[in-house]
Amino acid sequence: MTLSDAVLPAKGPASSTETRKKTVLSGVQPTGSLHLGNYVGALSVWVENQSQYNNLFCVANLHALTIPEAVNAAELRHNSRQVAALFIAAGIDPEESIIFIQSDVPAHPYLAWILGCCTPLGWLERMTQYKTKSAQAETIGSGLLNYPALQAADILLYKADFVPVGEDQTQHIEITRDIAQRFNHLFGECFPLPAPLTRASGARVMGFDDPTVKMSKSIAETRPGHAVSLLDDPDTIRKVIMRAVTDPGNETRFDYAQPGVKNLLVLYEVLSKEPRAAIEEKFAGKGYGFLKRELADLVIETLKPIQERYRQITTEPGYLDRLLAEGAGRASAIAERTLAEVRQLVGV
Ligand code: ATP
Ligand code: LTN
Repeated sequence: MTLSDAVLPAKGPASSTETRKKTVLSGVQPTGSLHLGNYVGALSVWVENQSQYNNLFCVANLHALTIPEAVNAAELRHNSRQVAALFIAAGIDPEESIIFIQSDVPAHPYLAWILGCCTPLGWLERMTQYKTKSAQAETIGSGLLNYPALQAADILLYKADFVPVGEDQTQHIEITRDIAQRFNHLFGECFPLPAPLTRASGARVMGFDDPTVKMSKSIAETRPGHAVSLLDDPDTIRKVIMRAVTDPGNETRFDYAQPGVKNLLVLYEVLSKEPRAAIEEKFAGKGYGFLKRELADLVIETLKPIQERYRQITTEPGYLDRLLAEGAGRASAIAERTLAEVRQLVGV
């Protein structure tokens, strides 16, 4: 699939020559098993556009500390490695792209502090993610509020032009632009303004058990029918998809289908790369059981090579450690340059 399948909103200012490859950065929190929504909304977009950009992909483990009650050190360590391995298994080429763990590059929390100082409290308090997550917790740490400053640091340290994410993250890219603009205004031109890179269709995959909520890692932990994990076995995948919530009926046109069916159709569209007209023709008048069976087959077929690569990566002794050390070194070299520039500008 090409870039034409993704929405490219306004570009940041051109920072050098026309021939320079633009920079992409994205990240995932290691808060649990990655699911089909993460793959469709984020990872697959990274992979499809990989050769056009200079890419950095980070495992945002410091972000995972913003809900400290949910953290178990051994689990966090395990999940961080699992997420990095899944990046590669999904098709990120570690030679071509830089894969690293956020905490291995100390410039991230350093810049986050400086950016946090430039971020008005009102901007942080307005964030949807903050409002939802703080409403669910009895006590909240200031890190949860300051989350966007750390995410802005992730992006701005590499002067990223594009941030490929699912739809739920667009507000975070907007605040990153605002923070960058405010820093530039206060201290001098330093950061280009990044833009989200979002799939035209499939940027918000809904839960199989409830098509009114976004498929999410945290919900999946307590509701087995909610998501398909990228490492689920074929039987589990089939079971979850066959039980997906759909209202009675047999409408399988994208524009008329009810949310549960639309979700299945969109998943089929992204994974098969077939045009909508062909998909509508294939499923017309066949009933939802047929759609679910075909989608389950397609998901199993899509995940099979990813799971095989994942097994290879995680069983080859030392491979992942070497790669993450190398990624941290390559990312640090860029991040340190930007941080030096920032320190000069702010006078520290
Ligand atoms: P959590 O429940 O811990 O918040 P999550 O499932 O929402 O996790 P994230 O780690 O927040 O996943 O997201 C990683 C990437 O996957 C982000 O780019 C995010 O926008 C994208 N993403 C997450 N869920 C979906 C979804 N349901 N559909 C499309 N993209 C998604
Ligand atoms: N906040 C994101 C994860 C994340 C991220 C990033 C995404 C951390 N740093 C930098 C894009 C760019 C999330 O919860 N999905």
